[in-house]
Amino acid sequence: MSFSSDAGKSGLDAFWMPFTANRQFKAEPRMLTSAEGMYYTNDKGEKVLDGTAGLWCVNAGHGRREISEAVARQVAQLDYAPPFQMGHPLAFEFAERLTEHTPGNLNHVFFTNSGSESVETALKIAIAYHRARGEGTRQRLIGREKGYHGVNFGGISVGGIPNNRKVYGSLLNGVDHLPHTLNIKLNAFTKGLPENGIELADELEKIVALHDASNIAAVIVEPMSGSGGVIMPPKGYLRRLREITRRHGILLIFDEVITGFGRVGEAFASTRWDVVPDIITTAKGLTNGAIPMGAVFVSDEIHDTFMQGPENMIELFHGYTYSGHPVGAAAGLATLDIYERDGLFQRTIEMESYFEEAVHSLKGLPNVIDIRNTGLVAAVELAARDGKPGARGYEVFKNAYEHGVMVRCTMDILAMSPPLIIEKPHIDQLVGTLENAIRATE
Ligand code: PXG
Repeated sequence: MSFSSDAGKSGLDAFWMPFTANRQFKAEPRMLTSAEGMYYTNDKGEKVLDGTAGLWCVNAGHGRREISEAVARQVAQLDYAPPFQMGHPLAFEFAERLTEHTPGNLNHVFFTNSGSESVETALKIAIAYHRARGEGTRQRLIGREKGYHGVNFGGISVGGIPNNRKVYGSLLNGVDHLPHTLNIKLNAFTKGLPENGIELADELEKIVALHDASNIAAVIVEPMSGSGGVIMPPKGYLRRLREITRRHGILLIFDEVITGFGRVGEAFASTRWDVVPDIITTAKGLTNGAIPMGAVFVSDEIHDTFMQGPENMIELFHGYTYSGHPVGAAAGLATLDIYERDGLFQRTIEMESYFEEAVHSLKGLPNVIDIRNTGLVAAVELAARDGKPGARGYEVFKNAYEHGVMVRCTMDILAMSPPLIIEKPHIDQLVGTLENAIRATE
């Protein structure tokens, strides 16, 4: 199949594409038609190295037969079962298996269908939890500048990406934002976590002083910001957030939709960086991207608070038609088998230093103002062209794609987050092609 550039006639008009410059794309479409291992194949038959694990989700690489076969078997055996007041075994099995990987006492799982739904679920649980304990005044939510927590109303309210918020009205009431932790002046070209910035966590104390802890339900942050530009937590920052939230009885939610399932090493960033929140939100790598699914991990203490009152009462009036979907659970179990058997979370750590050296070799190229990395994620930030933010980044992205490598561009930041099965020659191809693309772009 090939696509002409005339959108109206070529059948591209009906699909309103998400987070896409629709007219620009449809004039010059980039169509992926199959995938295997580290590579996509496009409609022209060209191979494209997947430098982004799809959209940060295909952590075990593409075309895993164990997953597609588990999905095919499950959809034939039990295509759907209602999750409200009914059950099916795989959702329970998947939840139990997942809790073998969760940090601390995060032993309970609420299933959703996406990262956005995981975030809404976490925020609602946080507010309802305080109310169940007789602290119903704790309703305020605190996010962070540049944070990305999906696209639903709660998520964009606590989120800190201006374009995702500005045309959507008044959003949720009672939300504050911590400052983001990107400081190129002080931390440019740091390998791993930056030295400077722990004190940014203390800003939380100011928000608490302003509103009083008795009015604050939760703080939600990505341990490492993904969409906002691959922004690392300064050393000690997450631990300090944990100390302050604990001191004030405020729940700490880690949004691990990107960092979950091995991206920064270990199953969760929480484990890698040794800070245990009260709630973790996930999606993406949960099923290797093969079936849409999300999961929220909740501590014993929060879960048990709800398990009171008459036993015939629904404890939490929340859930989705597809919560714990049998086909999603089958995909997730097969994915977890691969992660465990192939030791992929540890593999991230084994590959980290080679990847780090490769991406930092781009320092000194024209317009490169910062390079950030941890685990198997990295970003190269370019200076914006005068009056045209994002133009340079897009051109580099396009050039790399035309030379067989897919990276992700957010404005002038080029992000890489390859499948965790990546080998050294792939890293060389990824970084080498990006280097040529940066050199070729004025
Ligand atoms: N939280 C985080 C931390 C995310 O990265 C979501 C929530 C929402 O997940 P869903 O499944 O509802 O999309 C995400 C999603 C990018 C990009 O450009 C990243 C995401 C989505 C779209 C674009 O990096 N992450």
